[in-house]
Amino acid sequence: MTKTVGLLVMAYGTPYKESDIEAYYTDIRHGKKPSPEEVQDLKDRYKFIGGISPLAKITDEQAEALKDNLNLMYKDKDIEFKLYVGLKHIHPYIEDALKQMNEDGIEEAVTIVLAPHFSNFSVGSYDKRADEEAEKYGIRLMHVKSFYQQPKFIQYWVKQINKTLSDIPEEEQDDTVLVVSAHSLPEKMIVESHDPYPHQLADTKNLLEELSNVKHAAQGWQSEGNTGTPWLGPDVQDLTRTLYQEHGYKHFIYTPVGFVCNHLEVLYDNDHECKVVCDEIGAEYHRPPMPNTDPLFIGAMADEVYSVFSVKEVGQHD
Ligand code: FEC
Repeated sequence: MTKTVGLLVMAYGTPYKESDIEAYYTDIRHGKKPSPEEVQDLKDRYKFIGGISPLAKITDEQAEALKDNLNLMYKDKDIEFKLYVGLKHIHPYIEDALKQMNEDGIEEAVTIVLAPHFSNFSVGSYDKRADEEAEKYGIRLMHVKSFYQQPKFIQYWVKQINKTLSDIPEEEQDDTVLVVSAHSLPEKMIVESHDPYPHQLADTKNLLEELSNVKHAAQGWQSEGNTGTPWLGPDVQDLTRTLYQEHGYKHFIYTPVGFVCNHLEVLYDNDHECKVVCDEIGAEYHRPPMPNTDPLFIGAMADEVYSVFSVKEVGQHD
């Protein structure tokens, strides 16, 4: 008999329409209302990328594609994954997804956050919310913690970097630098808790430098918040200036590998803000396509789910 297992795909969430922006921002700020100027600034950034973010649509597409991929992998094992999407900052919230799972009679589920690197303050906080809710219903959860080391994830980016590099005139390829970045977080939190996040990004940067054809690579952080305290750095814009001053690079290839699709933090923070700096220093801005629903990327997540979800374990835990 086929066993149904929950697949909880968790993601950041985005406003569905302009009137959602203030409540969404308040949720990000843990209930503290942003000032009217801050709300306006955010509205302006969404306007700049076309009104709303493509994130909601792509999250659903990625989740569906992952479910389909897994169901193919598990076809002969009499296991079928049923998909639930749970968001951090807007409905359907993580808690809504768990509630629905309970109503559907799901007893165990695998969870994955659409973010490749683990921090206690990002993926860890999604997992904690899911665990707290699952406990109420007695649902057993198995978490994917990170998937940046999956060969297909690295292959995806290597392929994109090499393609971008091959479009740069050969004689300028030595004057090209790869900027590998993820979302910054407040430095104090990360350092004091020995969080693995910075090391995981460094590993990713090293792997991409080693396996792709680029000769130079640097690690940076992006999209930091305005909290008045230091965040992980260097920020990608400052890094661009420093790299230019120190090495005179002509081409900058940005790979925001801490994100998995087109959304505000990439379409604005990279495609606008980093491009402005490149224009200022007279260098070329390049940003390879984000993974979105690329089969290599979806395959990387499916392989990681496969490795945390041991078929033998199914049903052995009460
Ligand atoms: O609509 C979209 O396309 C938005 C996409 C979006 C993603 C995203 C991912 C991450 N964030 C992370 C941490 C923080 C911290 C703060 C913070 C603030 C914002 C704001 C917006 C926003 N984030 Fe976000 N983030 C996205 C959007 N994020 C909008 C509020 C305005 C602004 O600062 O720009 C600071 C909170 C504070 O002010 O106190 C911290 C991390 C990720 C990557 C992992 C993940 O996806 O969970 C970490 C996508």
